[in-house]
Amino acid sequence: MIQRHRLMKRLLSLALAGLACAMLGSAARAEEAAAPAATPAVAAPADATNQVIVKIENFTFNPAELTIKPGTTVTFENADDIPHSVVDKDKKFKSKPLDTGDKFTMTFTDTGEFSYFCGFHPHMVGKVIVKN
Ligand SMILES: [Cu+2]
Repeated sequence: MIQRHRLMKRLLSLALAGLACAMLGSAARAEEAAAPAATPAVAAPADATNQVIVKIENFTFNPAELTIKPGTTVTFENADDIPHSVVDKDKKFKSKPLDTGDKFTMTFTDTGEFSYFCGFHPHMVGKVIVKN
């Protein structure tokens, strides 16, 4: 009876030691996983200066008129629950149909005025003015 009790105690302490190891191990893994995520978060604001978002919502481009410097990247994002698209009047660029949440990215390198509309709803219009 005594020996059996001792065996139980030993098994229990082994189990506890194993549990402690597992907990330490997962804590270390969590720290490892968190570390790489910190790097892009720091780098993001540097790029943000020449990035502009045009939101497509309620059948309008917002902002409808946008003035930017050459080299600026404009991201058109559809926030409506029906498809829209972005088509340049002079056929310089054209997006595929954008479903809800889809994005179309265009970098404007040349100066000038770029009038665009939605391929599905041509009354939806916008303009990007690129100048130094
Ligand atoms: Cu549309």
